[in-house]
Order: sequence, then C-alpha cells, then structure tokens
Amino acid sequence: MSVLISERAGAITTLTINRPEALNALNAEVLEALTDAAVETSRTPAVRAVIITGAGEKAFSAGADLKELAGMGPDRAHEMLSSGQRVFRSLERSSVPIIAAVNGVALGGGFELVLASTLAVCSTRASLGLPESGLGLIPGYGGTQRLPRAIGQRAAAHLMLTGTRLDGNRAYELGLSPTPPVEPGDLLSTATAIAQKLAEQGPLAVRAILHALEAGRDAPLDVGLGVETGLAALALAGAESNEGIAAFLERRPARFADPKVAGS
Ligand code: CO8
Repeated sequence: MSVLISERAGAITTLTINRPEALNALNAEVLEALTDAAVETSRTPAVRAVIITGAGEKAFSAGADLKELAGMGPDRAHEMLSSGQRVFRSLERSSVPIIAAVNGVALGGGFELVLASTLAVCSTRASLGLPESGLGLIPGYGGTQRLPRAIGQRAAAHLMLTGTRLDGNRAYELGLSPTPPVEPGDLLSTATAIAQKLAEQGPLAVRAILHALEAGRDAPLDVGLGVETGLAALALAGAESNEGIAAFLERRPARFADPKVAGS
C-alpha cells in the first residue's frame, strides 16, 4: 500500500498520508510521494483543488520520522531538510489551492505541512504544535518562518519555545483555520465543500490570487500592489472574465475552461 493515497473525484484530488502505524510520520518516502503528487497536480489542469489529510483517527501527521532521524549525520540531515523544504515550498507555491484537513495530531513537520497549505480545516481531534525544542531540535520544514507570518512573532515564539499545542478552536481563533472545528465524521465533507467552492471559481483567477498572495507575502505594499495591478488587468482582458461577466449578465452559472498547463 502506498504511503500516500491519491484519489481524484472530478476537480478535487485528495491525498491521504498513509502510515497510520507511525501516526503518518513524514519519512523520506512520504516526502518523495508528496513531491510527485505536487508535480502530477500541476500537470492536470482539470484538478482545481487538493485536500491533504492523514489516514486513521489519531493523526494528520506526527511530523518528521524520528526513527529515521535518530543517529542521522549532518550531510544526510541537510539533504533530508532540503528535500522537505523544497516539497513544502512547492506545495505553498502550487497554482491549485491546497486544503489541509487536520484529522488529529499535526506536530512538527505535520504542523509545518498545514502551514504550507493554502487553508486548513480542523476536526475536534486536531492538535497542532511544534514540539521540536523539547527534543533538542528546531522546526526544520519552515515552522520558524511560516508560523510567525501566520500568527505573529510573539504567539509563534511562545508555541515554539514551549511546545504548547493548539486545539481546533484555538487554531480558528488565531486565524489558522477559517472555520471552527467540526466533528471528525464531518471533516472530509467540510473540506470537500470548500474545495468544491474553490473549484467553481475561475481557475485562472484562483491562480492569479494565489500568485498575488505569494508575491506580496514579504514584499513592500507598493510592490505587491504593482503585482496585483498587472494580474488584475490581465484577468479583466482575458477570456475567463469574459465568460464570468457574461454569465453574470445572463443570470446563468459560469462555464470556465480548464487552464493550459505551463509549457504546453
Ligand atoms: N516519528 C516516527 N514514529 C512516530 C512518530 C514520529 N514523529 N510519532 C509517533 N510515532 C510512532 C510511535 O513510535 C509508535 O510506534 P511504535 O508503536 O512502533 O512504537 C506509534 O507511532 C504510535 O505512537 P505513540 O505510541 O507514541 O502514540 P501516543 O498516542 O502514545 O502518542 C504522540 C501520540 C503524542 C503524537 C506521540 O507519538 C508523539 O509525541 N510523537 C512525536 C511527535 C513529535 O515530536 N513530532 C515532531 C518530530 S520533529 C519534526 O517534525 C521536525 C524535525 C525537523 C528536523 C528534520 C531533520 C531532517
């Protein structure tokens, strides 16, 4: 059985990290499978949203595989960290929105995967944290950088320095999730409803918004506004908005074409 199960239903692909016996810890094989899945998604224009979740009832992912890390030398550790950073960054920069459906613990690299996703929805079993300092480690898949950007420097410092975990309610209060936690049995349908909504929007508009968010993340406001102006002008002049505006005026649902794959 694959360590990452990929299931496509129409415009939505669901990726399930499938190592429940190890609480879906992220070993090298999972990272490689996530890399392949990111490439596959970018090549499949009919996919408009991706959901990532964990197999079993306990864990989204308990983070880096501590059995694999134990005794690792600096060269291999550097390789592993770089590969994890690369795949999380490619997920973060995906042209398709990614929803983390947090079904249980999301610790260390598991929480970092949530932070690299576009959105997150939590079940009442969710428990998110960066416990690395208690292991004599530090977050290595982007946590020291993405968490402060998401919730602010001081709240992030507290979580990382103490290993304090967040439940789904706290994640909602901090803006990490757009919705309060849902019952475990409702998590995938909640994530799918959001994914479906995303899939109904103009796909090029979705890409452009993701691009503007990415470009503006660390840029001065004027630079970000410049990017927005360029993207908005292209959107207005493009076929997709012709269809969207025509559909509005004709009081019918819009029929947006699949975008072209880059380079094809
Ligand atoms: N890695 C490997 N195996 C794990 C992990 C993990 N991160 N977490 C749990 N498991 C395994 C356990 O070893 C156990 O397997 P076995 O039965 O064979 O011993 C099985 O999953 C079930 O786990 P528990 O028995 O511990 O289950 P509990 O319900 O008692 O506890 C917890 C659940 C609280 C989630 C507990 O398992 C735990 O604390 N896990 C570790 C969480 C953690 O510290 N994660 C952070 C890892 S570090 C990281 O992600 C970033 C590192 C960046 C550096 C990377 C360098 C290359």
